[in-house]
Amino acid sequence: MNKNKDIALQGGLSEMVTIDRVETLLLDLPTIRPHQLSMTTMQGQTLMIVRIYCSDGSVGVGEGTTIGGLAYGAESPEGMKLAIDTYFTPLLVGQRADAVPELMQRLVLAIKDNRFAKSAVETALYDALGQRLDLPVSMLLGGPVRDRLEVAWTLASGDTVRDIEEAEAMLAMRRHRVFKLKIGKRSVAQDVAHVAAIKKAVGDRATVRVDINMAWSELEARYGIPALADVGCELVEQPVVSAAALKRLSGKYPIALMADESLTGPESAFALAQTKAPDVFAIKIEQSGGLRAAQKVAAIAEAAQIELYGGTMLEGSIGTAASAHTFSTFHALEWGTELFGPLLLTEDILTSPLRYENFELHIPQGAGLGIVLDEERVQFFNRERRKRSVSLVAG
Ligand code: MUC
Ligand code: MG
Repeated sequence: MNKNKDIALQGGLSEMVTIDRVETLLLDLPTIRPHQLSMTTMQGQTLMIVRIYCSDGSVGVGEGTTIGGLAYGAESPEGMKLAIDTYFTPLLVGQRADAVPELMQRLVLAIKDNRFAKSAVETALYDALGQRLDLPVSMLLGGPVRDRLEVAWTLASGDTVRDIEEAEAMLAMRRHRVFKLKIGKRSVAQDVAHVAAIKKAVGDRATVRVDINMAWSELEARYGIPALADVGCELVEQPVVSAAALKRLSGKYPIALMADESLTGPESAFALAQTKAPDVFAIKIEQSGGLRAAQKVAAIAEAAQIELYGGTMLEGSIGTAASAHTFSTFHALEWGTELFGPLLLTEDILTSPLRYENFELHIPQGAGLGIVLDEERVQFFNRERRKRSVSLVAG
C-alpha cells in the first residue's frame, strides 16, 4: 500500500474515487391544486434531477427547481439541464469526487451564476460522499444542531374561502400552524382584506405572514405594510424589487420585513447586511448557489443580527432533504422553515416519503441525504419517457 493511500484510508477517506458520469433528467409532477403567486400560477412542478456516478459505485442525487419556468428567475429546469450537460459535466468527469469544496470552486471559477444548477450538483456530490463515508449530509456540513424543523404552509389557491378551509385542514392534521399567504396579484386593499379574513378565521391558533414576490411599488408598500400589521400579519416577504426601497421601508412598522429575491448568495447577503434593511433573511440553497453558500449567508446574517428563515424554491423531496440538512446546521432559525415542497405535489419519488409530523419535518437520518429514490416512479415521471410513449402511440 502506498503512503498516500495509507493516509487517505486512515483519515476515513476512500481510495481516490473519481466521477465517472453525470446524468440529468426532467420529471414533471402535478401539484395538488393550482398555486397562485403574484407573477405566475403553477399547475405542476418540474424537478431537474442530477445523478453523479462515481468510480466506487456510489451515486449521488441532487435537484434543481424553480417556479413557473422563467417567471421567478433566470434559470429554468430545462436551462439547468442544458448547463449541466454541456458545461458542468466536462469539468466534473474524471475529477476526485471526495473533494467537494474544490470541485465547487472549479465550477464557480469556470461558470458564472447558474446558482440553482450549482446547488443541484453540490447536493449530488455531498450525497455521494455521505454514502461513501456513511455520514448524513448535515455531518459533512459541520453537524446538525437540531433534528426537526418547524414547517410553514403556503396558502395560494387564489380564493379566500378555499384558503381558510385549507388552513383548517392543516391545523386539524397538526401539520402546519404557520401560514404564508401569497399576495400581490390583486389590489392592495383586496389583498389586505384577504389576509384579514384568514387571520380572523385562524385566530391565535396560527400565525400569518405574506409573500408579495416584489409585486408592490414602494408607494403601495407604504400603504400596504402598516395595514397588514393592523390585521395581525407578523411578517412581509419581499414587498418590493429594489434593495434601496426595502431599506427605506425598514424599521418603520411593527412587522418584520424579510428579503427573499434580493438574496442571491453571500455577496448580496453582505450588501444587504450592511444596509440592515431586512429584519429576516429567507435562505434558500438554490438561490444561494449551494449548501455551503447558504451556510455562508447564514453566517453573515448571524454576524449582522439578522434573523433566519429556511426558504424553499418549491423543491421536491431531494431538494427539500438537502435544504433540511443544511438548515439543521444553522444555530438560529427564528422564523422556522417552509420546507413543504413535497406536500404540494400529488406524487412522491421516494421509497419512503419525508416525515412530517406535529408541525415539523424530521431531518432524514442515514447516509448522504438519507433518502432512496423509487426508480419506477422516477422513470414514470421522466419527461423523455413520456415523450417516447406519446410518439409511439401517435406513430
Ligand atoms: C417564494 O417566493 O418564497 C416559497 C413558498 C411558495 O409558495 O413559493 C416559494 C417561493
Ligand atoms: Mg418568497
